[in-house]
Amino acid sequence: MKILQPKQGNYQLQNYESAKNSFSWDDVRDVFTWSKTGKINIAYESIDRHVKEGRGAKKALLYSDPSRNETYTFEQLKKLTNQAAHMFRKLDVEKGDRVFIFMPRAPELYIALLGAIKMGAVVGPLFEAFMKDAVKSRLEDSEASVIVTTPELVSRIPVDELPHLKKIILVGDDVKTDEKHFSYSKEMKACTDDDSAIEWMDLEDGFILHYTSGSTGKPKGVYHVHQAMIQHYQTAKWVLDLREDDIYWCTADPGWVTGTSYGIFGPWLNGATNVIRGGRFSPDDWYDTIEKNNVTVWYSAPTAFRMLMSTPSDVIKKYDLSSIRHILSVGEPLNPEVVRWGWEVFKHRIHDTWWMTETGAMLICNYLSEPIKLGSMGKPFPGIEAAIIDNNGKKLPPNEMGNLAIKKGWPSQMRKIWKNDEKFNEYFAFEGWYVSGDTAYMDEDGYFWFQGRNDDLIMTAGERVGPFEIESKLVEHKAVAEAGVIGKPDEIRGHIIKAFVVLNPSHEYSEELEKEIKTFIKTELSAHAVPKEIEFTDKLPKTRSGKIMRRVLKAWELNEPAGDLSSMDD
Ligand code: 6R9
Repeated sequence: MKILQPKQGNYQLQNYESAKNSFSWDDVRDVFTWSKTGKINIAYESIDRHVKEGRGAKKALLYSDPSRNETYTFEQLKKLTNQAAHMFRKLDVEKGDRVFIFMPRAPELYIALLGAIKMGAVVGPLFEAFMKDAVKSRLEDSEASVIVTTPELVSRIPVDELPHLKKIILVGDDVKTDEKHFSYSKEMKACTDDDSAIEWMDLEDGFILHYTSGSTGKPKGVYHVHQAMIQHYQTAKWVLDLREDDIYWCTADPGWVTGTSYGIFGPWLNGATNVIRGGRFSPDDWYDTIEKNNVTVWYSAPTAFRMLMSTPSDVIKKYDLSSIRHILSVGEPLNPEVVRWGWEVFKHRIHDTWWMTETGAMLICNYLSEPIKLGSMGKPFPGIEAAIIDNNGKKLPPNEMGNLAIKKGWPSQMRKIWKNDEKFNEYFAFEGWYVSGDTAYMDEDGYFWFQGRNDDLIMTAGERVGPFEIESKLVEHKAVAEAGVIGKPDEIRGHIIKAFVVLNPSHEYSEELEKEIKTFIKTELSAHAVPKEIEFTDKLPKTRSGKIMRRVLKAWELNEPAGDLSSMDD
C-alpha cells in the first residue's frame, strides 16, 4: 500500500485543483466583522462573533482532566473572556504589552489567553514543564509585564531578576496575595462582562509571541499578527474540514503553536465544538476522550500515534471510536507504517500537514478529497506557492532534493522575531522566498517529501541520506516502536549511519534481533541505508511537541554540549 485514495464524501474542499487556480485570500475577509469596520480582533472573531450571529448557546468548549469535567457555551466564553480582558486592564496592562500564560491546560488558561488578546495584549504561552531558566529567558526577552500562573509553578518565576515583570496572577484556591501577586478568581469576580473590554486592532497588530528553540542559540520569539486568523480559519475549514456540528480535538498544548493556531483559533473561528483534555498522555485516557465526547475530527502528532500503535491492541478494542471521521497529524514526518496502522484500526487515512511556528498556519497538506501518497506531506494549500530551491535561491526541478521554500507573503507568516531582526532576515535571504530550514523534494505530481532538517542530513560515502526514510523503515519492523537516526563522523566514509532504537514492550534485545533489523533495512531499503551501529534505548530525547531531537542524540554520541535544552521533554 503506497497510495490511499480518498473516500467519497461531501468535503468543504471538494476540488483541490480548481481551488488552487481560483482561490484568493481576499475572498475570506467577508466572513468576518472587520471586513466592514477595518478593525480586527482575533479573540472577538473566535468567540463573540458566534454570539452576535445567534450561536451563543452552542457548546464551544468541552473540557476534562482527571479532576474536572466542564462545558462552556460561546455565550459563557464571551462573558468570561470579557471579564478577563477587564481584569488585565484593571491591572494596568496596555495595548501591545506582553502577557504570559504559564500553567497546565485548564479552562482558565484559555479564558486568560483570549481575554488578554481581547484587550490588545500580545500573549506568550509557555509549557507548564518549563523550569526556571527557560521561564526567565522568555520573560526577559519579551519584557512581559504580567504572567498568569498557578501556586505550584510560581516558584519557577524569578520575579526579582525580572525588572519588567510587574504582576503575577495566580489561578487556584486560597492563593496568597500582595502588591505583586493577585488572585485570578477574586480579580475576575470584580470585573464586569461587558463588551467595552474589546480593543479594536489594526490588521498588522500583534497578538501572540511563540518562543521556539532553534538547534543552537537562545529561543526565538516568533511574532504573529491578528490577520493571521484568515489563514487559521481557511485551513481549519479546508484541511481539518471543520463545520459547526463537528466535535474537534487537537491534542497539542498551547505552549506549542499547534495548540494555539489549531487548539484555539482554527476551530473556534469556524464555530466548532472544541475538546480540550488536560493531564498527561495515556492510551486509555485518550481513547476515552474520543469515545466520551464523540470526537469527529482529531488532530495529533506522529509521536502520539506511534505510542498508541505500540500499545497492546486489546486496549483500543475497549472503546467505541466510531464517531471519528477525519484524522490529521503534524510536527514530524508521518511514517507510512503509522498511516497503515491508522487505516487498519480507525478505517480512516491519517492526513499529514506541514508547517512551522514561523509560518503560523498550515502550508503543505493532505486533503480529504485527494489521494494520499504514504510518506509525503502533501501539496501546498491553495494560495500558497512552495518550491525546492538550491543554495543560490534557484528553483530545482522535480525529484531533486533541496531547501523547502515558500513564496513570501501569506497571511499568517510571522512578522518579526522579537528584538532580533538579523535572525528574521536569515529566513528571507533569497529574494521573494521564505526558507524553512527543512530539506525536501517535490515529485512530478506536486507532492512534497520531507527528508530532514538541514542539519540532520547525513553524508555517508558520498551520498546524502535523510534520516526520516531510515527511521520510517525501522518502525516498520515489528520489534521497533521508535527510532532516531544520525550521522556519526567516520574517517573513511565521512559519516556512518547510527540508529537509536526503542523496542516495543513485547520485544527484548538480542544479537539476533539486531542482525535481523539490519537485514530488514538492507532488503527493504538498500545496503547503503543500513545503520552500521544500533543503540537500543528506553527513550528518545524529544521536544515537548514530540519531535525527536537528533542534535541531542548526536551531541550525546560525540560527547559534546547539546545546546539549548529548554524545549526538551522530561
Ligand atoms: C507546527 C510545527 C517545525 C518543524 C518543521 C519540520 C517539522 C512539522 C512536519 C514536520 C515533517 C511534517 N515538521 N510538521 N516534518 N512532516 N508534517 O511543528 O511547528 O514546532 O515550529 O516545528 O517541524 O522540521 O520545520 P514547529
